Amino acid sequence: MKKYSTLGEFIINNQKHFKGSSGELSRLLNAIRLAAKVVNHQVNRAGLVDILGNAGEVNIQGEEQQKLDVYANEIFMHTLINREIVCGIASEEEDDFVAIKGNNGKNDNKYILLMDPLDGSSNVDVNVSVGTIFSVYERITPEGQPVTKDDFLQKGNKQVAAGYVVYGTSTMIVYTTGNGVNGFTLNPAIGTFYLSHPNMNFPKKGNIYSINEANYIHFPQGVKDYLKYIQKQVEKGHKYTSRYIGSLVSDYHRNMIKGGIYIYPQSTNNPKGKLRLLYECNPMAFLAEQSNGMATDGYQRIMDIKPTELHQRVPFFCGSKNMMTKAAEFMSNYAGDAMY
Ligand code: P6P
Repeated sequence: MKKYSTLGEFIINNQKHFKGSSGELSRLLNAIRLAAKVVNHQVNRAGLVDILGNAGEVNIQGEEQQKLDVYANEIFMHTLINREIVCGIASEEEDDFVAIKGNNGKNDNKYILLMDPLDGSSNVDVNVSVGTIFSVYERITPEGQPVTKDDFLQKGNKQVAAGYVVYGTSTMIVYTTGNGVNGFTLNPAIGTFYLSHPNMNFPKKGNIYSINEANYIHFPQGVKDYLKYIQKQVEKGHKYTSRYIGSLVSDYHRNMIKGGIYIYPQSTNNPKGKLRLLYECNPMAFLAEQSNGMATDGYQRIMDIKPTELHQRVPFFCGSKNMMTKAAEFMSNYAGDAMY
């Protein structure tokens, strides 16, 4: 793979993977690249331009919206809509999906996008990394007609592309179109993303576990047993580390590079888990499986779950195969709990 490719060159070079591609997906990925740079600029200035704190509104999740949530959502929406690249968008920050009409009143684009425009935004005012997560499908309803909910409620195994932007110590775009996972780092001096992490893969053996252990008493027994197993392994001299940032993209990114598992299980206080299937779990699951990792709800592949509503939540286990396999062993002892 050419060293020092820019993201733009990489997108064009990889277009050949899509037989008869009309370049629409390339234009979509380029639009995401542009929006990511605009949001990055604002995220990096968050402490300076008084856009911290809550926007005062509450989104459909019942969570207070941070102003940057609203800003990031608007940037990605406008960038995509103004370029007539997709026929529909669903967002964590929008109660319902948005059908997009082209200038001719119709919309012949074939892709839809689902996103969490700024995941982990409650970390913004404590200067902790946050991220944008996106997922792309081909529409299943006839081109030219307005999209319907069916276009958005597709299983994750139908994704065409998925990725995230991590606004961290450096800003990166990590994405897949089904041919492996590649990471690009922004050179802020010239506003260009460079291929810095080609062919990203989870290490075979992981030993980092990411879970909010404050919820231990609320966890399913299988998760409690897995955590007890780790403690026993440490007693025997095996090395494990607990790392939990409270920002999915950041925890996932570190675990993919160093090896590890992220768990947000169902619990007595979150009976369906906390993370959203369509625009958090499915895209991260696509990335995980494309980088020799795994992603389940504790029992089944995330990408095999048939969605029933836009903002539905599912339990989320994601990471290195060795750790995921062990966690699944403990979860299977209580398969009856599977009906969350
Ligand atoms: P908790 C952020 O709100 C988020 O959706 C993920 O990015 C993060 O991993 C998780 O929730 C943190 O949730 O309940 O541990 O604060």
